[in-house]
Amino acid sequence: MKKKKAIKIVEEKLPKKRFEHSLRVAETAVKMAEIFGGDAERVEIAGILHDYAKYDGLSKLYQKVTKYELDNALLAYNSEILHGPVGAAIMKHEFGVDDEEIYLAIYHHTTGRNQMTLSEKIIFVADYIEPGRTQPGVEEIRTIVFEEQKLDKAIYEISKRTVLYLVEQDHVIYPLTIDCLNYYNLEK
Ligand code: DGI
Ligand code: FE
Ligand code: FE
Ligand code: FE
Repeated sequence: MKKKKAIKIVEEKLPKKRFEHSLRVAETAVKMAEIFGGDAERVEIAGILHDYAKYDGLSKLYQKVTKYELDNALLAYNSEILHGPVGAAIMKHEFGVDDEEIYLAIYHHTTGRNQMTLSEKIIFVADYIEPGRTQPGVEEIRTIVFEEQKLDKAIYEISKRTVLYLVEQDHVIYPLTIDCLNYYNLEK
């Protein structure tokens, strides 16, 4: 898919704020690709598309999990966990985005996972640090990315903060979220 088409479908689908977040994730991802040697064109498209399914209702998300034969375990989770995998599948099956890197980057953008590809890493991190994000500690992560230029360290720090937050809120933690935390723990 070309950039122009990606922007068009996301602009038509998402509320303005979420559309603008998507564009900022794409811009941040391009900057990161320049630093870390990633594929700028691919991560730009993945960034624009990553939250496409964010506001789909749960029953629609469940239908797509079944229709596109995604992991049935997803059916026990909410839209926070589902919008990545379902968004990836929609791009592949409904828009003909035939690119494994983009698929994986959209699929895992919320949870991360162990052994991410470079594009997955970039989208996972860019989603957390795009300039519109204001969560406590985000500036520390930006420093790790743009000054220290340590991508895996940034992933671990994001994972750790996310898991601490989820536990604090009594939210269920998806297994890949824990895999990500453990895999990118630099002490191991
Ligand atoms: O879609 P965005 O808001 O841009 O960001 P996101 O897709 O990275 O995360 C969406 C939400 O999902 C965020 O509030 C954190 C939450 N989340 C991440 N990992 C898990 C999770 N929620 C649950 N319940 N379990 C997880 O493992
Ligand atoms: Fe998301
Ligand atoms: Fe994220
Ligand atoms: Fe996002």
